[in-house]
Amino acid sequence: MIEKAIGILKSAKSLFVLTGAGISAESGIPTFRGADGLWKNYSATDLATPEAFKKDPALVWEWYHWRQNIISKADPNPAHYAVVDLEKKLERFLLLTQNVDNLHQRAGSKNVLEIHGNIFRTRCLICGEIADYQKPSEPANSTLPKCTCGGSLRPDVVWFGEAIPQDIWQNSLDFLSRADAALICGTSGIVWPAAAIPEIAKRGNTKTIEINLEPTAVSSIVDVSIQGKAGEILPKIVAALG
Ligand code: BV8
Ligand code: ZN
Repeated sequence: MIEKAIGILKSAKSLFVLTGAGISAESGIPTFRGADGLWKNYSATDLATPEAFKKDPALVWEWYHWRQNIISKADPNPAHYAVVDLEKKLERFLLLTQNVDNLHQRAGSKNVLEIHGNIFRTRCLICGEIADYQKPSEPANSTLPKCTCGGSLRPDVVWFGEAIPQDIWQNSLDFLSRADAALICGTSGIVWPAAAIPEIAKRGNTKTIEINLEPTAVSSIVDVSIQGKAGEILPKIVAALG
């Protein structure tokens, strides 16, 4: 299987990469739906929704502070670095990540489209200002982060029921419609509209490669489905591309 993937990538001039929580798993970041999944003790509807934030902003911020903490202690893993190498090797390259953990950027990826936002940015509910998250001096869970305008700040991520950034989606579809290959790495293919990417790629004449620990909803439609750890498989593929 890996040889087939290498063959596709060797002849590709343009590559679309979609990543999910699985590419950060080997950095120690819990995935959403795995055994140690983030949703295990909280369900997505409890926390990653505008209603949850309206109802109990302190609880939602507590969850995000907890995740920021885990992520800031984590480092990019070989899978993130392999994606950086792919960006350097391919003439035309686009990385669309569902992850909000900033690890692709920390690994050195230049052009990262974040379909679900970024956990280290905040957005003001009043003036809409987007800013890098400033850890409050006093203990985080006592006060809620406030904007300079006095408005409440929320994490600059896309919650369930919220529209994804239209420009990012449009750019992704435009690139995908002309891509020779698409690499789908570390996503369960459950969350929409990102989950539609493999199907859209298939309908075009884009060759699709999946790397995942286990079979997923998209394994039956991709051209090559490789089972294994992204941190092991991706560096092997990149090394074979020379
Ligand atoms: C929208 C940001 C409309 C926040 C996230 C019923 C049917 C279909 C759709 C829906 C439905 N009901 C509701 C919907 C829509 C909903 C949706 O898709 N729900 C799902 C649950 C069914 N989608 C939305 O609401 C989206 N918005 O539709 O808006 C709209 C339109 C116009 C105007 C107004 C509204 C918004 C969705 C965005 C939600 N935000 N995150 C935060 O992070 O706090 S989603 C969240 O899940 C993360 O971003 C995460 O990235 C994403 C997807 O999960 P994965 O990345 O795939 O992670 P997961 O744990 O699931 O899988 C990990 C995989 O890695 C596994 O397969 C595992 O095997 C693999 N793996 C593990 N280790 C490794 C590995 N692979 C390789 N190597 C390893 N080492
Ligand atoms: Zn403001």
